[in-house]
Amino acid sequence: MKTRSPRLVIVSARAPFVRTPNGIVRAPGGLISALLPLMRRSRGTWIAAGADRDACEASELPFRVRALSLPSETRAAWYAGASNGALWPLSHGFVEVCRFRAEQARAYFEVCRAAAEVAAEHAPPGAVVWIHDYQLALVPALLRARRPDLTIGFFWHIPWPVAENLRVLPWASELVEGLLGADLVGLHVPRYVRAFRDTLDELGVAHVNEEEGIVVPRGARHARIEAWPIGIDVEGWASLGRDETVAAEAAHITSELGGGRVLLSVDRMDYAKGIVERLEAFERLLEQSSEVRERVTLVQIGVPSRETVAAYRDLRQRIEATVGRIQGRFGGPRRKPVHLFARTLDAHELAAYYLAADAAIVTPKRDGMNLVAFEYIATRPRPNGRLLLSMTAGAADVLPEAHLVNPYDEEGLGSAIGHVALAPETASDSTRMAALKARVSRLSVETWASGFLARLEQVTQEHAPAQAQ
Ligand code: ADQ
Repeated sequence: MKTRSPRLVIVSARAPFVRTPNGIVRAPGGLISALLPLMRRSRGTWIAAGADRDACEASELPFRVRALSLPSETRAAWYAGASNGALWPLSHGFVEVCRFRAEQARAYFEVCRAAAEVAAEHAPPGAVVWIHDYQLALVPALLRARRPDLTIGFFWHIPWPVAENLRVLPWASELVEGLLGADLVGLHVPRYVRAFRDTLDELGVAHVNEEEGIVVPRGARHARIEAWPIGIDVEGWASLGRDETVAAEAAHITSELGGGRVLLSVDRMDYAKGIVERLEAFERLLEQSSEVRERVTLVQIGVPSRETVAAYRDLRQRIEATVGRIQGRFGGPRRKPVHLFARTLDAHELAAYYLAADAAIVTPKRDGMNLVAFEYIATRPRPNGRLLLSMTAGAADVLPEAHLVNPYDEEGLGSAIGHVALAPETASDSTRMAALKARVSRLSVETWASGFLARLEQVTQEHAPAQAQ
């Protein structure tokens, strides 16, 4: 890594830092959590397409951050419109939520073009450019056209849409052709690589299936599509878990919550995370079980997200209304069955909740991976606690020892929450958690990033003779 880092350029939608009343802080979200440790150690450039220029220009940042100059209407049409109003729901299987508007598609193309131009301008000769996520899918091909000397990687952080769904996107071919400008396209799990292959079949794009992925000939070079499961800063979370002040805060949380069993969910407030469905399942459990009413508390930490998109504003209201209804029905002066924190917590606070929780309830309807599941496991110093995880999250493919649940199965979800909340912990729980801890340790973000970048270099070199012809 050390030798390659200065030549690294990262391109993403959001900036790694945001300005708040308390100063400049780490931005929330999985992508930032994943890349910050890597960029801190490197001295590369981060190009943040939709960034707050103020935060980018701050002198105390540990590396160079560049923003694009975008008119606010273009930014909104690209980010809230084409990205979060169309590509996000499409990729998560919420086709009915999608809105395809021509002016939003135009803005998406324009922003990708602008990002490619800035990357072309800032990348040193022969540099490695790593582009992130569905908001910038056209950048690889646009950048390649401007700078054929660059090595280009792309990582798609959300599920790859099933072909049937993708074909309703009016610019599906452009999206896929844009991605195929990269030398290596990473997806989280083999399931998504298979879905990508189905897309290529559907669009009639020729490809070769290989053991690790797919190879698509693109003129004198090849684009590869492979599974690269992301991880977390394992040691960072583990050391928080060993921190005495964090442990003291966790004990304080447990006692403030009444000393019973604590269930924890941590999500961006997003309809794909299944928050309302989880709260409703917990409400049914409260109806059915006096033990749950007396002994179990659900803590839902839900950072507000994408509130310029109507579906997200509605969701926040539904979450707050559901929590209010549950309190009204089951709460009392000394007992609150659900606690909702609608704000960003710092890593210490979050770690204290991870320690205090007897079980993490991670039940998205669909999720590219889900880093919260990993963070819960990594933070706990001992192999105790339980993880309830949706089988529809990418994380389920890499954490098979979790208690897996179908988030669409109402009764199944309720009884799984009841089980992880109340069943006495046994040796089998500890065996499961020990296995999960070993898996999460192997999936560190450093391994992910360095592995992806090393593979990117390798596949580019493999095809170098073809490029020279
Ligand atoms: P996200 O959809 O943002 O990421 P996730 O992977 O769960 O989802 O990451 C959320 C991150 O935000 C975690 O690091 C968590 O600690 C943090 N977070 C959430 N709520 C918080 C709060 N209230 N306060 C502080 N921090 C909070 C996208 C994809 C995922 C994929 C990641 C990485 O949707 O499927 O796992 O990218 O590829």
